[in-house]
Amino acid sequence: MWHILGAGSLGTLWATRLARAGLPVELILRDSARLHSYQQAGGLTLIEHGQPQHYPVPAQTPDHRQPIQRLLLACKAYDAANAVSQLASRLAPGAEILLLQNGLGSQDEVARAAPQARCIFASSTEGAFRQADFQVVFAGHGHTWLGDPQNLQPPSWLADLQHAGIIHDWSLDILSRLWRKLALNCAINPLTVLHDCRNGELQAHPAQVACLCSELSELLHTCGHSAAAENLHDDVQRVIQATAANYSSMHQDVRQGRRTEIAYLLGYACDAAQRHQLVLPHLQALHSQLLEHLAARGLPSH
Ligand code: NAD
Ligand code: KPL
Repeated sequence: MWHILGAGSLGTLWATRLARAGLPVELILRDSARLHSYQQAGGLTLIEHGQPQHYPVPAQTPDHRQPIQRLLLACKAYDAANAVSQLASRLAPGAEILLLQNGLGSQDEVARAAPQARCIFASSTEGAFRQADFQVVFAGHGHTWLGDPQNLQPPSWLADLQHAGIIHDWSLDILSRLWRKLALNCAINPLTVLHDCRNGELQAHPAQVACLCSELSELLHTCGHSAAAENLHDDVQRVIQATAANYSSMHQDVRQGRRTEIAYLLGYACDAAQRHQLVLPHLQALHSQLLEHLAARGLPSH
């Protein structure tokens, strides 16, 4: 049984693909009001290549008593630890939690909240967004890397993902993957917010992007992730070009007045630099400017 917490973009993307492969799935929704709305909607809708498909996946609230063996945590990084704490008493011995959160920091918070469970980290380039409540558009096909820094043995259920058409690889160095993605996000997303622009428009600020990449590479080396620093600047430029017409996820969050995951991206990078007594003036200035920008819009700094 796959228990999936969060019926947002990624939760829906995973729940619908697992369910259509015939695998048992249960959604865990926030509370009885949300469960009621879900029952009114009659299930999840995934829109792929413009075609909506409906999936009546069963759902429950966190206070349900069914034991949880395998939990897919599909909420934002800032909600992850609280969500797992709520479910701690339901986690069966040997339970596994698959963490879909972007950035770094939430994985450790979850591990502290559920020390008895095995935590498997994910880093994904898939893209999805909510078109309406319980209706999600599969916007970008991509790849998901999974790994466990404490246990390199892959879990047996990777075959379920294969069945469900979820393209993935087991990574022996998932932390490097997460650091690399974090560095990419730190070099691109905050600048798109501060310049209020699409990713491609960062091509007008090459010196700023280059300075950030150089400081981020230094941070990655210092944190023991030299492989994640390799050709970072080239990769950032490639992503800026490849996603030129897009607004970054952080830009979209700010524009829609939604809380960002800053504490798990740039905030995490700046904290790590400080822990290592590394002075990274451009990264730190960017963090301060972003915090000011968010505060001016009434958005939280964490
Ligand atoms: P989302 O906001 O669309 O969905 C999160 C869902 O979790 C919401 O429905 C929310 O109500 C629910 N939730 C939060 N706390 C809960 C609780 N205690 N109990 C039950 N439900 C709870 O977010 P998303 O876009 O799916 O992103 C999830 C994570 O995946 C983020 O860290 C994001 O950065 C990462 N990510 C997203 C995408 C994407 O394309 N959407 C791609 C890669 C990575
Ligand atoms: O992941 C991204 C995001 O918008 O969050 C990209 C497009 C790679 C930019 O950092």
